[in-house]
Amino acid sequence: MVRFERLSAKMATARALLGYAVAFIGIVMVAPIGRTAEPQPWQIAMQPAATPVREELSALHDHILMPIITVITLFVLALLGIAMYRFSHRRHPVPTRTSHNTVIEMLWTVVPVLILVIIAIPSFKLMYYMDRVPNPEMTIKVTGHQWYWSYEYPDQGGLAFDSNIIPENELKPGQKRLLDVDNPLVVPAGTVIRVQITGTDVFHSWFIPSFGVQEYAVVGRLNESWMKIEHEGTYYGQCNQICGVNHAFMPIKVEAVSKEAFQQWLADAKKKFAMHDHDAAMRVAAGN
Ligand SMILES: [Cu+2]
Repeated sequence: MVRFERLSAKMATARALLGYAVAFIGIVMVAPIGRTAEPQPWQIAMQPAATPVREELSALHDHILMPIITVITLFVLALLGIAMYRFSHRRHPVPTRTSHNTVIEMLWTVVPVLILVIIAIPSFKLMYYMDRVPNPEMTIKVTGHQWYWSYEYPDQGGLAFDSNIIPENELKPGQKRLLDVDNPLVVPAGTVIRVQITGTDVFHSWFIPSFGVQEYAVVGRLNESWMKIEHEGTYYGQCNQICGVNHAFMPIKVEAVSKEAFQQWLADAKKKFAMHDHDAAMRVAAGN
């Protein structure tokens, strides 16, 4: 009877392990499929890179951080396994009185420090790369408000407009819940764009995962980031700093279009938002 119980416990463990293995393989296989610049149901891996910065970030994660994390995790797992096996109550009834080992203690201090130093070198290089805008061709100013974004194009005659979420009950077919907006930020693809970010009320954060751009929008401060969107397409992001009750309802939608299409959009947008500009000027005047 005891033997049977032990056997069925072993089988249950084996079945659980098999389940985990299948789930793991499933995750690894499914993860690269369906990569787009928006969140996907059951997404595990990160969104694919759309800018050089994001490519560098992914490379750091995939080729430096993940291998190191994997080796450390397997090493610690092996140590745990060995300790559990060798020093189990049955195999090792009388505990040893060993308490210190200078060599091991030096090693487990020095080796992690060395690993951190090795990680720091590419990490700092990348931070400087992200920080410096290489010869910007145009500038976009982003302002965070409770709870929407507004965009300005200082190089294009100060074109400015607000970008509000489309409420759930007004979504048209194909529009994304919590992600689509009335007026997306439209920019030319293949162009180095300086992004200046500020706020008018509380902290917000302009975050687009596939661009590797995440910058605080702070009142009275002008933060800077940059992006060069390699391909035309639609990209989504969200406010990434808890900013109040509607924090989840101020999404970011960026449309990267060809340079010609951008000029066309610009001409239309200047007409469309001319009225709005006038309203904004009136509001500022009234406020003063
Ligand atoms: Cu916010």
